Amino acid sequence: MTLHTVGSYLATRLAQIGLKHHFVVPGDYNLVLLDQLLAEPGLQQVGCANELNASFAAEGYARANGAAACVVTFSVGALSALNGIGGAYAENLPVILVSGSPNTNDAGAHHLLHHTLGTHNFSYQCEIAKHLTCAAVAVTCADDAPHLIDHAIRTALREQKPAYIEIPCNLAAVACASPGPISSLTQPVPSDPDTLHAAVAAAAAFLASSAKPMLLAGPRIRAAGAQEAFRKLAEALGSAVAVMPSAKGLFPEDHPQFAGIALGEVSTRGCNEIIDWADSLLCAGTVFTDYTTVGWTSLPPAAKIIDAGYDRIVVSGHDFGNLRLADFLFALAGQVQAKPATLVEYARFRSPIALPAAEPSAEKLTRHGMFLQVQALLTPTSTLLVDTGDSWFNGMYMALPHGASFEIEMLWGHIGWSVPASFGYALGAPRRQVIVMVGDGSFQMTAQEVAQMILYKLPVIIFLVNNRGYTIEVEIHDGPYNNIKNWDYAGLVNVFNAESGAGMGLLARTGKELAAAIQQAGRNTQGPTLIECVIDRDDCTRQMISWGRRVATANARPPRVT
Ligand code: TPU
Ligand code: MG
Repeated sequence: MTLHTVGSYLATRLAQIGLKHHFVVPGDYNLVLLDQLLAEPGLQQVGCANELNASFAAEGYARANGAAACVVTFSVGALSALNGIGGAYAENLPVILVSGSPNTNDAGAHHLLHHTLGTHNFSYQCEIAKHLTCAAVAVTCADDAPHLIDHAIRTALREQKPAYIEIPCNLAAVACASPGPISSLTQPVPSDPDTLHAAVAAAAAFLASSAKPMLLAGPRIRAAGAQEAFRKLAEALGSAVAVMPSAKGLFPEDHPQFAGIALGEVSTRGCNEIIDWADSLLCAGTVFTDYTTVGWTSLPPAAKIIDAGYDRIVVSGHDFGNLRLADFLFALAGQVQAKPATLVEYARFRSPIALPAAEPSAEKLTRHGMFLQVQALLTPTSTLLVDTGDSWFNGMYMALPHGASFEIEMLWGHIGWSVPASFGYALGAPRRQVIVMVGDGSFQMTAQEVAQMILYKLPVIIFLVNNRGYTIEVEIHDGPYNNIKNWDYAGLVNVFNAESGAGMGLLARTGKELAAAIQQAGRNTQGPTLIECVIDRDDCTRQMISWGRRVATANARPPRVT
């Protein structure tokens, strides 16, 4: 019989749910726990430069691998990591945050402890975590650990949200019961059959009564494991299919029914018009926010939509809960008749934008020139991660080859997310070509994680857009606070290389220099390549200008007087 400790129990469960790595920053409250995790042969321990980055590395790993774990020390570590955990909540990613915590004897002894507020309250961290996770547990005796750990991980997987587990430093190596079959954590909750039947009937009737229906995919179809079901429904209905920016790539862009990226007035060509023209819209896994509705200018009217959410369908005045989105979409695909009107109409005014071949010039680099060269680099194995700023817009209008993926953190929107997230993603998906577009301001938040890419020899390609400031904010609301200190970004990579390391930092001021840098990046397989692309401060997409203006208008609404 295998003897388990609290720490080895956790390690076994993390390996059983398919993790091969976990992201850590050590501290005296978690060191014994880290020893226990190190002993699990299926789990590699990956250090990060700080806990914010560790949480985003885990977030990126979960995007590639389905789930992730991040292990930190009490308060000084965990409170930083909770930012990335909030991001994982918003973005529907099951990231397990594990924090070491004070010795169980100290609370009763009324001791004051380091890494705390200097009061006798040690429960505040778990209280905070409750608001940012779907399950937050604090282990207080080893006997309870298996049950609490299982509850947290099971809930995270079911709800596709982060969870929090707190383990006191003197319990990590204490013996506890051994784990049972992993299916008790991974078995999905089935849809309620009667509710599923009723929801499908209501949605089928709604679509039958509409002449020109259309489909819109949102990011939660991935969390719901409903991409294939969504495609089945699309093909049964034969309508046009649009995707939100955060669902880009979840429906193939080379599919004959693909009708573009939906982002209100800055949608791809013809997409907004066809959504307006449609008389009904099945929204699958969508999330409508001020950003995705372009300052509330493109929120579809409730009467026109079927709102097919992660576990709940709202249609024709009914709210059907306790359902799985994939079950609903699969079943609905069998109940609909072909209604291709929106696709036929879209084909009339779609003008396929034949992208000109990127012709690198010796002139000053422009945003458009950079866009074309990054576009030309994308292959079926590429994953493009785009950070907040004009990188969002540069990325969302690129054409994804079949198989290429796109990652964006458009709901949480933490600048600098892409650097640690791409580190985690690259570890989780070693066979994919990981490409990042990140602004100078964003990069300054989390730059240290490039050093970990060097350590782990990950050939991530980073396009760092140096436009000397927070251009997205310039477009929303300008002020002196949008200027930032310039760095020698390309030079920074050598600082991180130190005495060893194959990171490469390159400067591109012209189209030709960018083309040469991309060639070099392709040859650098033993570490990251950061290409600093120097463009003018105001050289941004027209879409970001329009979007920024709308969002600023929404932000500026005066308080309603009642
Ligand atoms: O392309 P560009 O110049 O807009 O990108 P860059 O240089 O990365 O600037 C991003 C500017 C920005 C800020 C300062 N975008 N959003 N913010 C607000 C913000 C502040 N702090 C965090 C953690 N996240 C944010 N989104
Ligand atoms: Mg910038």
